[in-house]
Amino acid sequence: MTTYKSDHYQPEYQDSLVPTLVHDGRPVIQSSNIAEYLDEVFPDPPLKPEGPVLRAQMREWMKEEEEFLFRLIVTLSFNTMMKMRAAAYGMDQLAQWSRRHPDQARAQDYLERISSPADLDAVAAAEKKLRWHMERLDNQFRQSGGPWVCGGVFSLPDICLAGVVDRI
Ligand SMILES: N[C@@H](CCC(=O)N[C@@H](CS)C(=O)NCC(=O)O)C(=O)O
Repeated sequence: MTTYKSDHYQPEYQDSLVPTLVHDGRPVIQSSNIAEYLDEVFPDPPLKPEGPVLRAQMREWMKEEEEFLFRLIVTLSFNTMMKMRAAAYGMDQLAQWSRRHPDQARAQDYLERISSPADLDAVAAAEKKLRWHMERLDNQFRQSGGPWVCGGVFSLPDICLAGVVDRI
C-alpha cells in the first residue's frame, strides 16, 4: 500500500515541491530544470539533440509541457483522482499534514481544491484543450519521424512529457 503522508511538507524538504533533486547538498527543483541539470552534470549520453532546428523543437516541447500540458493535467487531476485523497485520508488528516507546509497560502489552496465539488465544466474544457495539444504532439512525432519527440535521439522533452502521459 502506498503511504502518503505529505512528507514533502516537512521543513527539511525545503521548497515542498515534488520532485526535488538534492545533489552535492544543493536542492534543484522543477522537473525540466532537474533533467537539464542532470544532463549538464552527467553529459554522456547527451540529452539534447544536435543542431539549432532540433534544439528549437526541444525547447518548444519543454515549454509546451510547462505552460499547457502540466496545467491542464492539474485541472483534470484535482477535479477527479485527487478528490479520492480527501475520501481516503479525511480532510482532518490532510489539514493536519498541511499545517507543516512552509507556504501556508499554497497549503490552503491545495485543501480547497481537494475538498471543493468537482467542476465538471472545467474538466470538459481541459479535456478538449488537452486533446488539441496531444494531437499537436502526434503531429510532431509524424514530422520528426519518431520514435522520440525530436526524431531518432531520446532527449529532454521525452523526459518532461513522460509524466503527462503517465498521468493521462
Ligand atoms: N512544474 C513543476 C511542478 C511541481 C509541482 O507542482 N509539484 C506538485 C506535485 S505534482 C507539488 O509538489 N505540490 C505541492 C505543493 O505545491 O505544495 C515540476 O514539474 O517540477
